[in-house]
Amino acid sequence: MISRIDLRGPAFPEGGIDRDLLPRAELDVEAALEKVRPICDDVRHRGTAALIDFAERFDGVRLERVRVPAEALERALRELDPKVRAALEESIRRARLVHRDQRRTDTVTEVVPGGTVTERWVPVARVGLYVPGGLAVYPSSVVMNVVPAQEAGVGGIAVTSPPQKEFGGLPHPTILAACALLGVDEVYAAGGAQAIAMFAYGTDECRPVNLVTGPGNIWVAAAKRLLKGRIGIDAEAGPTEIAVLADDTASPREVASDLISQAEHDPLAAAVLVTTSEALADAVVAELETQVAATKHVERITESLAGRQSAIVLVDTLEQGVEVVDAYAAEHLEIQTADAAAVAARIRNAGAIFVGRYAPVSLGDYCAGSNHVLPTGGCACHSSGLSVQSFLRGIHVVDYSREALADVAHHVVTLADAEDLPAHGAAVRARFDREVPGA
Ligand code: HSO
Ligand code: ZN
Repeated sequence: MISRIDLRGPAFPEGGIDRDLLPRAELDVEAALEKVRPICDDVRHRGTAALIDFAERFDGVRLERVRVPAEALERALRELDPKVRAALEESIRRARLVHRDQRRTDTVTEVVPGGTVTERWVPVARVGLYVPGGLAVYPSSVVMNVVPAQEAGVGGIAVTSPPQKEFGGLPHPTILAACALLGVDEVYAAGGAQAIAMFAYGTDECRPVNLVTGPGNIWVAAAKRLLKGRIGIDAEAGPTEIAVLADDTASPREVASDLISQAEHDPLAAAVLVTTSEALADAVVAELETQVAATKHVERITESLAGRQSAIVLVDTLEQGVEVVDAYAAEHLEIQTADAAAVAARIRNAGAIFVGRYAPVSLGDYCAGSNHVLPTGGCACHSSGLSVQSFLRGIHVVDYSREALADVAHHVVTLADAEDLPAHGAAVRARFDREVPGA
């Protein structure tokens, strides 16, 4: 059911691993661009009327309005299962602890006496948070988007999630309840590319936002790519990925259950085991066979594990294993080895690292306190997951006295001349009656 890649012995690529060594799901965002362009244009020109038409076409439900009324949010919270409420509250509490610690304080650097550069951290004014609602509904993603935005001090937070036919065109009630729990009262029933266009262009119901974050399907990713620039985006999220680096001390049962847990998201989800132990690989395969049959979403999981994006990779040493997982740069990486913390400390590329058997990815999905909106598709080699930082901008505030400028003026003039931009130098000279000192 899951393919094997044997990199033992001479098969191990010495001198650097090609990032394509481990295949990933093909996601042709470029091709999707042409499909989402007319959708975004329509929302731009017709606003709410276009959103209502798209909801009818794609979600099979005719809406009267796109903005979710306050009563619907209140009702969803009132009717929320108390156990789910308690779990969401704990998830929020832990996420707040971690994200609160990410807040930044301004730094003031005295470059020279009388010359300072302050880095002032300013939250984005208004953000649009996308919460998917396709194969599964994700109230946990409401938490993971809203908490860092709130801790960053963002003033305007709007959430959107696809309308659900069975709930009369509202987003899923648990999503609405999560918004209400977090104190978010601006919620829309819009999904796909049209939701991103609503955020980017604005409608009579929704003012345009500055930044859009949150995972979504290929249409959401394509709309983000199309509208980037007009709006800021976090990342174009692709199908979820789990990589596990394990040796012969790992439990086959636990490793298999973790691979299955993320395969459960999507037929295109990737589950990768990198191991030094052939015995573990065999035992994990046996476990997968029995465990998958007993899960609810058998088809999705089977497709994910059998897909070319999933594999078991055999290596001779843990050092090689570290090289492989670093080249892959997984969204989630579990370390299931002896002295897992020491191995984890050597990893350079991963969206999030889960250390040892008591830190499964599912914990991070809901209740670790960490964020679960993470870079996919190898983007972990250059990007981080969602955090308070995602919602801040660092503005340099430059403050120099006359003396401090006079002191460095000749260097500015010299560099301006070297770039053949004499007007730059002149702008500094204009501050002084006499020639620039030292020039
Ligand atoms: N593993 C997903 C997040 C999630 N899992 C939400 C369950 N619910 C991407 O990190
Ligand atoms: Zn998950």
